[in-house]
Amino acid sequence: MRDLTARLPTSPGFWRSPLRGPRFTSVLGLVLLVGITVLFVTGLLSYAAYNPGLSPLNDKTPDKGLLGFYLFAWPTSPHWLYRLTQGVHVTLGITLVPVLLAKLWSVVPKLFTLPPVRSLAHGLERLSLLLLVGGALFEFATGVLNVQLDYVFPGSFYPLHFYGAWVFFAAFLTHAALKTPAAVRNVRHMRQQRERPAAEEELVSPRPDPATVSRRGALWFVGGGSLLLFGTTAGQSLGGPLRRTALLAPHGGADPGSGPNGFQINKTAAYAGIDARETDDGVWRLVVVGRTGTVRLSRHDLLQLPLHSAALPIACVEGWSTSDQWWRGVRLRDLARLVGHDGDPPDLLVESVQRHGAFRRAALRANQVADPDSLLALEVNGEDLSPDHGYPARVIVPAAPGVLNTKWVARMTFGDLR
Ligand SMILES: Nc1nc2c(c(=O)[nH]1)N[C@H]1C(S)=C(S)[C@@H](COP(=O)(O)O)O[C@H]1N2
Ligand SMILES: [Mo]
Repeated sequence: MRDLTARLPTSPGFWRSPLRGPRFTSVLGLVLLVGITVLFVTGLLSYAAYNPGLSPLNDKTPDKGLLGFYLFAWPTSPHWLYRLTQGVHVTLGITLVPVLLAKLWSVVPKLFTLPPVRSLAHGLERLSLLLLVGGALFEFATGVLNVQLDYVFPGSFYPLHFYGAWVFFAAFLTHAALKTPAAVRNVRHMRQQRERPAAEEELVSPRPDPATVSRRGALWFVGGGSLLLFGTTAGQSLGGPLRRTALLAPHGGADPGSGPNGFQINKTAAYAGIDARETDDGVWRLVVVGRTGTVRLSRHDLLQLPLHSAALPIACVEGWSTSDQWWRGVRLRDLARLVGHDGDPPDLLVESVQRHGAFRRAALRANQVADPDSLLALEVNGEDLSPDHGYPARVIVPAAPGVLNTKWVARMTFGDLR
């Protein structure tokens, strides 16, 4: 009988790894405590950066209710702000995958302990663990899938990842509040052999197999895995020669080629269904609508207006970003003035020639329109925009997520959107 129960995962004796123990779990737990908090905060920032409060067009989770309590007007400086916050979000998320998996592995015996529920309090704790483990796997999986599969992932990514994050983080906070004191104690006393309450030793196998690697070695192994992922991801948001080290970065896709337009292309003109006949100089007109009416401008007309240059990156929600590119074009606030907005400019709705796709329209907030570096760009790095980067004209706004930098612009409507 004893032999039989030892063969079931509900028996502590079933779990033989000598690595499991409070210290191993505590080190990983403390790394996740810090890392996941940063993920949560940068994730919330990413959502705020989309301007969801401004227009339903920008909002992928219109039913968020109270969860939008913290939203604020995303600033336009420093101009690399979203590059930093979203680069950290995606790179850190990928880097933490081995830590998360090792942490879950280290506590797996606890999932099987009997009886499953000892008391009401114990029942609630187990329920929160279910949300914690399920939530962690769900958030990491949806995040990685979105980054890797890009638009293959259905449009439901945003609500799934956003609501999932709140459920998960609530469980995470509960868990952290309960466990952090013990985890800190375990790590502090790492080298001192102290008497420890039995409850904290319950992770230790009662009949361990002989060790093939030390706990420290196992931690190095996990850290090495994280380092490898970091090294093959970070390049996508660092740029320069490091871009080639970003083996894990998505989009083998469109080759941007070399030359002034030779930087990452998110979606090509062909993919977005842009008909070259519509963007031809003889046909294309920019329609600008505002307080005093409507103005139509050819690309030639736009080139006669005062032109300004700004060095700005493109930074995508997927974590990749470009280094600063030199954009040249007409200031958004000058276009507002053309249609009667003389003082502080209002909000702006930008629409593309593109007919289908979630990102063919975007709303910009008044503070973004007002920034002297916010442009309707006609050129990049001294050359006309290429068709894939948005010819004849595209929006570029400092510190904004790439999705707000609408390409192949057809229409701009100035006015209060709230
Ligand atoms: N019309 C239109 N504009 C668009 C998009 C789009 O799909 N359609 N994608 C946006 C996204 S998500 C990003 S990250 C940037 C990428 O710009 P790039 O392809 O020039 O690098 O364009 C933005 N502008
Ligand atoms: Mo993007």
